[in-house]
Amino acid sequence: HKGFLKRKAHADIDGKRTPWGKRSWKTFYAMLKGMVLYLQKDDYVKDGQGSDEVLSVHHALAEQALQYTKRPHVFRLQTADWRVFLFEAPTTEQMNSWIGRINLV
Ligand code: I3P
Repeated sequence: HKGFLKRKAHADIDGKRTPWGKRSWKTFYAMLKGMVLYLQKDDYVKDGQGSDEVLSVHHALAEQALQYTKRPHVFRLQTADWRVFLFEAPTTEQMNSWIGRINLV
């Protein structure tokens, strides 16, 4: 399962609010393999720089972010260590597809 996603950090480990300056939206190319979500910065492809991120979705919960109304088709991911991210998918269909896949593992 793969595709472009925009991500915003909402809470860090143990649910602590992600501080100012670290809450902006960033675009990644995302790949879900087993219980691991690989996030590659989209500029990686262009300049060979940039850092990948890896998120375990084991015991994570994904759901549509109904309280977040600034953007459409955004889902909320809560990880087992109580981090919270918002992900904006390109379409509602893709959002639902990511939610389904993440909750399946
Ligand atoms: C954040 C950035 C986000 C914004 C967030 C800001 O600033 O402007 O786009 O979220 O607001 O804190 P920074 O880049 O300095 O982290 P929204 O796009 O959802 O408004 P927030 O603190 O209310 O989450």
